[in-house]
Amino acid sequence: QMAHLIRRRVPVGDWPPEWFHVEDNIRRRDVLLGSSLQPGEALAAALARGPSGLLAEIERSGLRGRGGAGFGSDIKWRSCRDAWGDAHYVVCNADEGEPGTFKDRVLLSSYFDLVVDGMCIAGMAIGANQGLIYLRGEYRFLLEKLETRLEQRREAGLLGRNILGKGFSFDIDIHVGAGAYICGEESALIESLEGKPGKPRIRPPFPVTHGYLGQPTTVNNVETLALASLIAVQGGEWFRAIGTPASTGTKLLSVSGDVERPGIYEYPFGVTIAEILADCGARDTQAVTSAGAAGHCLAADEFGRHIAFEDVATGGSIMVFDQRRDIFDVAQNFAQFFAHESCGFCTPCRVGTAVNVRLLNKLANDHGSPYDLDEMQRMYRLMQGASHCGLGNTATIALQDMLHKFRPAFERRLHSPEYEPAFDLDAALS
Ligand code: L3W
Ligand code: SF4
Repeated sequence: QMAHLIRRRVPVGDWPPEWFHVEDNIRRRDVLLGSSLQPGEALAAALARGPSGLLAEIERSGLRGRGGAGFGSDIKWRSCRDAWGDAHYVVCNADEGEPGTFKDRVLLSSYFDLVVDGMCIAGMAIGANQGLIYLRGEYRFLLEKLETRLEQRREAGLLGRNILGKGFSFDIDIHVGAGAYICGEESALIESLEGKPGKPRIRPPFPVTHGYLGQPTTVNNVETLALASLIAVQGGEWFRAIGTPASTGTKLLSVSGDVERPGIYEYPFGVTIAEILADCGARDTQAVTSAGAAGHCLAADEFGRHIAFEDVATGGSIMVFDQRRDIFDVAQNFAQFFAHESCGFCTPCRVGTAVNVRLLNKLANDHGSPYDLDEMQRMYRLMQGASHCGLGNTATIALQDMLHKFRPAFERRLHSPEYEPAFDLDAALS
């Protein structure tokens, strides 16, 4: 199956080429990156199927959310459609902030009509007339082009009132974020859309019943919406035939780090890490992080594992570290990132991320002891159990993996390797 992968450069029209340097190495299977659908084609197909017919195709396809969690799109859309409210909303989560992730930027810049069609389709399915794109603050440079494209679609009858003369009205506004990673978490994103600080809400209730302005809202990743467009045209069976039974279709991966050919790659789910490494020209690879800074860190003996929700789940970020890298430096960098991005709302994450940075700095400054390594372990357990949202729950997963799988990188910084805990904090916590 992998033999069908073709290296291809996606046409970028009149966009400044310096924005697209990563696209030199796009690989595709003829699914999303190979799509030749015309603007509005998917929307017309969806309107012809009608809301029930479309939802049946989405269910048949097995489409799962591409933002990382893999929740069933048909369940999300059906729950939203069935929820009571004065108005329903479709939100496109374009707050692509995970370190090493840039695949949604390419979809927005080169496949925007697929994304907009996907939003309109979702609107039709759930009974919404308004869509909102939450655009990552760092992607503000795309705003003018995206607004222009939306306006062109309105003039062409592909957005706004009575789309394609079929009696369905749907319009889209773009909201630009202000650079906070936490706003990728859907409830913080909705708070931000409402003009408030991006603090995550308690879930449940989920946005499908209590979302934007307290109304039923479906929040979907950019890639999920683009894929919904393809399914509207080609049907659920076609999509389900790609990938694995539990993870259907393809996944876009942003591949970066110590590789000859960084870029956006599209693979059927089920591809192994080793295949990806071979394609992107990685050599002497020591470690791979599978979901930016928030996912697992895999060592060489795990490169036979598969990208799939049932094995290595990813929102789309694959960072590669070769033997020249000091994994301790990577751990320190990730810890600093999370301490900076923690929104500060809850104590386990606000304090835990800061403690991890201090412990790693201590080790880096040659003042560390084995107690500090144990302390990071405890922070992991505490933050996983007690954090208010996904950021705190995932902030130490990679650090834990590194501590276990690359122990020497930490131990060689220990100031006093002989260490006897005077007080068994593990027992006290359990
Ligand atoms: C209706 C239920 N809906 C769950 C929905 C929920 C959400 C989706 C996944 O993110 C990873 C983590 C973060 N009825 C539902 C339901 N839903 N139960 O399904 O929900 P969940 O709770 O499994 O995951 P999560 O906490 O939303 C988990 C990362 O995602 N993350 C995502 C960022 C994404 C972007 C992006 O797409 N641009 O930035 C942020 O936290 O790190 O690994 O929609 O409502 N019973
Ligand atoms: Fe904020 Fe972190 Fe708590 Fe999430 S876990 S609410 S990001 S402090």
